[in-house]
Order: sequence, then C-alpha cells, then structure tokens
Amino acid sequence: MRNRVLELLREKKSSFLSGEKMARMLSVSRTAIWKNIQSLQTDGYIIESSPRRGYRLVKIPNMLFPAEIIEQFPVPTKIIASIPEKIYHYRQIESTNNTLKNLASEGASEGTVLIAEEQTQGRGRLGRSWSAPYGKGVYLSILLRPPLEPRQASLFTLLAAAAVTKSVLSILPGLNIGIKWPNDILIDNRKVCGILTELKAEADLLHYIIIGIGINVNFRKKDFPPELTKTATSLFLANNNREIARPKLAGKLLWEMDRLYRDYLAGGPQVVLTVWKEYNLTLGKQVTLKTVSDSFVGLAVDLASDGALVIEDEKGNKKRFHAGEVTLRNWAGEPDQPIP
Ligand code: BT5
Repeated sequence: MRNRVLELLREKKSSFLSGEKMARMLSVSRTAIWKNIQSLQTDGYIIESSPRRGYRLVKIPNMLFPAEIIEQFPVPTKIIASIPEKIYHYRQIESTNNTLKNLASEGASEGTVLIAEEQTQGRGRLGRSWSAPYGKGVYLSILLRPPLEPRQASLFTLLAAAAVTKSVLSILPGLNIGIKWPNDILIDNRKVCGILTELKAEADLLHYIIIGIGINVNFRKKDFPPELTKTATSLFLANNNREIARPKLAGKLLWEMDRLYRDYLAGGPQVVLTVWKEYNLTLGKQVTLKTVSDSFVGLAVDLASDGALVIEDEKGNKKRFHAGEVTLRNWAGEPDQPIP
C-alpha cells in the first residue's frame, strides 16, 4: 500500500493529488492514505500537504529504499529484485552476507537482495573486515541458486565485478576504473569496491551462492579508517567531490547483475569472461600472486573458464589459481603500491 501511495505521488510529479482521490484509486479509506503518507514522511520523504489540494511529493530521501532502487530499472528485472518484496532494507546490520545466509537457509528465493545503510561487522575475505559507515556506501548481498558445481562458484565474483564496473561507468563515464582479479575494483589503483562470494554446498551440489558487494560511494577522506587512506578511494573523491545518488547506483547495479546472470544462464561462462575482460586490469601484467601457503611471480596470461587466473612464469610454466592476492607490477618490474 505504501509503495502504491508513493507511486501515485511520483506519477503526479510536482503537482498535488487529493487524499480523497488517492483513496478512491486504491479502494481504501482516507485514513489509510494519511497513515501511509505519515509513514513515508517518517522515513524522510518530504511530502507537502495542503487541506484543499492534498499531497505533493517534494523530495525523496537519500536512502536505499527498495521502492527507490526499483524506480531505476528501465523495465522490471526477471530474477534479481524482480519484485520490491525481494529486497530487504536495513538501516544497520552486522553483515548483509550473514543475514542473507540465514534467509537462504530458511528458503528465500533466488534473486533475494539484502541491502544496508551501515554494517557494524562487514566482512572481507579470510576474516578480514570491511569498513561500511552509515549512509556512505552501497552494501548489499544477492542470493543466487545457479545450477552448477561448487567449484564453478568463483565465476560469480567475476560476474559481480563486471556488473559493478559497468554500472559505475553508466553513471560516471570515462572513469579510470577496472577490475583486479579476483575481487577488487580499483580507481586509479585504489580500491573502491570489494566482493565477497560465499556458498553453501555439499559434495557436488550447490545449495546457494551469496554475493556480497561493498562500494565506497560518498565516502569523504575522513570516513575511511586511517589505515585505508592510502589504498582506498570512493566515487565521491573520484568525481571531483560530487555526490552520487546511492539508490541510482544500487538500481543500476542490480539491473546489470540481473542481465549478466541471465546471459550467463543462457550462454555459459564465456559470456561473463568476455565482459570481465573488457574491464580487466590484471591480464597482460606481471603479477605476484600470494596464496595462503605460497607465492608465484609471472605474467597473468588468461582466465580459465571457471574464472581461475592463469599465470606463466619465466620458464613458460603455466599455473592456475582459484584464489589469492594479486599485486600488480609495472613493466619495469617495480611492484605497484600493494592494494590490500
Ligand atoms: C573484500 O575482501 O574486498 C570483500 C569486501 C566485501 C564487502 C561486502 S559489503 C556487503 C557484504 N557484506 C559483508 O559483510 N561483506 C560484503 P578482501 O579482498 O579480503 O579485502 C578486505 C581488505 O580491504 C581489508 O583488510 C582492508 O584492508 C580493505 N578494506 C576494508 N574496508 C575497505 C573499504 N571500505 N574500502 C577499501 N578497502 C577496504
């Protein structure tokens, strides 16, 4: 009901719509309309009311409300966030991945999205933490149940990275943004987004995948913890200190994710790899790859069909890696600033 009231106000653009007319259109009482208007106002929607003329939407809040995210889709998505009820919005949460995992275990459907204004215990890989202050970023997790074997799951980190990059470029074309294998999105060699893909599987059966995405959108320098000021950045900083509308970015991201995921279901991994390669910062570069137990230096030559990175050493030996930390080296062999 609240979303339908909002839709009616939106359709009217900046003119007034009477409570009586709205009540008739939605077949409810005027009190019900008034209650929903109040609820919208409590959430930060600025709605002017006039006893004679009715209600008028003046300003929408800068919050990641499902209705505002869905408003960005040119046509409805088919799997991811295909209806507003598939998006769960939280003001504060420990970690969107953790809560979505609980929902997934309770049977939440494919394409469910959990999004938060703030995470108090945002997570990176291998128990590392992810900084996610209130109202500054897009922190969300997406639940997918693709028909594949668990070992193919890392492809979904690449799929998400390609979708993030595409959606950012649709808002800020020309940005020097790209993907460092496997899960970092960098602007001018600083991290602007991280992706954490987790899964539940047994033997050869994949139950579900959760793709967690954290994007630094309107972070000022002071919003980063001191240890990240040299290695991280935000879209705000890269956009000459101009804010980006977070619901717009979240909407574009889910839209791209939905499209790429459906392309993948129809066309297989190659579809994802092709898009990923358009934004790749790793292939063709000398890299050092550190795994938990080992370190390997060489030229990043290709991606395998499951998303693994293929590195060739000086002697021409090729090795595939499914996980690890890549440090890019420039052509003179000097290591760049390591990105955590
Ligand atoms: C990642 O891990 O980059 C994955 C981050 C995933 C975050 C999302 S937010 C929504 C969802 N819910 C969660 O709880 N997590 C996901 P990794 O490659 O391990 O990088 C982690 C490292 O990045 C940290 O050790 C820091 O050095 C650095 N870092 C932390 N917060 C950052 C930030 N906001 N921007 C840039 N770098 C950051």
